[in-house]
Amino acid sequence: MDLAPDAKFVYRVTATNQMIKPAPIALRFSRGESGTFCDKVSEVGVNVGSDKLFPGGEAPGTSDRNSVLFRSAVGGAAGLCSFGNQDAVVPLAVPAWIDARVESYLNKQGCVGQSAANRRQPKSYVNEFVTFKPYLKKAGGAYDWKAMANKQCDTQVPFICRVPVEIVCDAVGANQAPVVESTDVTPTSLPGSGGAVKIVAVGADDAGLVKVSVTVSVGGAAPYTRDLSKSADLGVTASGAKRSRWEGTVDIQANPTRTPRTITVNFDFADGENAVAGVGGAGAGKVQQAVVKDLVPPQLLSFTVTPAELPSTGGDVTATVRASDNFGIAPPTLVYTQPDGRTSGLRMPLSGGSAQSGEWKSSWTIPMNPDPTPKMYSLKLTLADVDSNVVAGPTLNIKVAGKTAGPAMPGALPAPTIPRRPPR
Ligand SMILES: [Ca+2]
Ligand SMILES: [Ca+2]
Repeated sequence: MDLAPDAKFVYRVTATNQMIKPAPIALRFSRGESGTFCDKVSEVGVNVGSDKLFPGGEAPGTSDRNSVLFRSAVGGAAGLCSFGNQDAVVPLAVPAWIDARVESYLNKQGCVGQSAANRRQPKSYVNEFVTFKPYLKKAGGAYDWKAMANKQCDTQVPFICRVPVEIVCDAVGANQAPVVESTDVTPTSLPGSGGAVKIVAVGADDAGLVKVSVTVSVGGAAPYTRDLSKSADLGVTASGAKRSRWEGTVDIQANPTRTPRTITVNFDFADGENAVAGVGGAGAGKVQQAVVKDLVPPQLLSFTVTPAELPSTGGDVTATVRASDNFGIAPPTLVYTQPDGRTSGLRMPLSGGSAQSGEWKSSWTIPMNPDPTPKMYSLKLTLADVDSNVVAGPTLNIKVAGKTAGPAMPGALPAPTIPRRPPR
């Protein structure tokens, strides 16, 4: 009875992780071996056990689940001596329990469970043995274990043979860079108040993508990076690369500026083997964000004019406004009404602080009052912010005293005395 000199079961796992089961190996029962039961051999069999040390400890036959019947009623009912002058070659297939173990092992630790980087070279290893005992069975029920002359068969415990189970992992070849299929950012426009932006990316890689991340730039702020989550495996491409879809959401805050801004989303597809495919520049995701409508009117802190009263000679006056606003104030306007009813507008320049919190000042000269009655000038203030929220300010008056008759000027010479005419 022969076994090939270095018989082994070889499971092969292809680069795309297809498992190819080993072919049966040949057990050859030679003609001479039927001599023991010449004319009476009814079966040639093997008992395959999951107990590696003592397979087939029980009698072979249909009642033993580990007994594998290779050939029944060899040669027919008569003239069975020497197998009818033929060697009996029977196939020894890998038993189902080994199949299940190898598959489970492969998925957890073997080729399939290995990182792609570990599979850039072919690899083989032995992880199980199939043990068995061959036998012949005599017509009428008696059987005889048969020893095999093979280095894989035990000489200390006769009849037990061990055939190694080898796993060969094909090399998956040089690393290929990830391939970007699509990137999508929605919506492409946001209100000034901000909102959620959904990001979807689809790509492929020979060993599968391990990470897809985005770098988000909002206005002039420092960019930040977020990892997307894999949402689906999408099978393989024609060239065998594994496709996958990745998704995530970023929350865009309210636009704090007074100008619309663009949010830019760049993508990085990584394969875990230091190859990264990036999407940026013209291909980057873009979201336009509008400005926030300003609903808060400016706040007037003070409005003064000094001096508020002038002598009849007139003089310089200064109007001062202090105010604040959440976004900024347009230069305050004054409506200046002169005593004769003529009006003119005046836009006050910023003299200190900022448009958000500042001081605006204007100065001008009021002419002398040639009349004996006082003259009144008025200033009406209007404040508006950059979004045209308007606040009407108070009206302030400037009084110019009337010109007094006679020697009103201090230090002036006394008026000349007019001599009385003597009464008639
Ligand atoms: Ca790759
Ligand atoms: Ca405002």
